[in-house]
Amino acid sequence: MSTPSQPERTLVLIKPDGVARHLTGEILRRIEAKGYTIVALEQRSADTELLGEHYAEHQGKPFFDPLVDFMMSGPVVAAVVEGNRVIEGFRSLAGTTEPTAAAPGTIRGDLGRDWGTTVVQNLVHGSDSAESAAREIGLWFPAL
Ligand code: RTP
Ligand code: MG
Repeated sequence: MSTPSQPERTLVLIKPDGVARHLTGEILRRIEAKGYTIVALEQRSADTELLGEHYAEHQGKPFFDPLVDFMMSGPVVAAVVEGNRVIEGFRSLAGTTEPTAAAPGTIRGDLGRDWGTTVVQNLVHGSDSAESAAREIGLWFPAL
């Protein structure tokens, strides 16, 4: 199937579980092996203000507070990744939200599992739409 060129950028986060398990290189390797370009990369600690904005759609849900605590449990690696249809493409690379159900071959399916924690620990985040990507890149990389 031929699709028109659709260059895009997405925000990828390697969550604290991925950094703590020393999977940063493996995850970035998969992104680059797929042919996407990393245009910005930074390891940093997130605070409640940034995470409240990043996860604004989930405010009020039962997993919101545990999610924010989890995301502050250690450093995260934030990246802006570029390529044709990369928003959908990275979500495919990542696999479905729950690592137990994620397909083998995906980041979550190959490298993640259920650890019995209150919130699902699933290694990575990827923007879910062009609007989310623009908003999230603005939050994490305001200078871009
Ligand atoms: P993400 O936003 O992090 O890329 O993940 P996603 O789209 O696959 O999942 P989403 O529904 O946006 O949820 C955001 C993150 O919240 C945690 N979560 N835990 N019931 C639970 O324990 C639960 N539900 C969601 C996960 O870390 C999920 O990735
Ligand atoms: Mg999401």
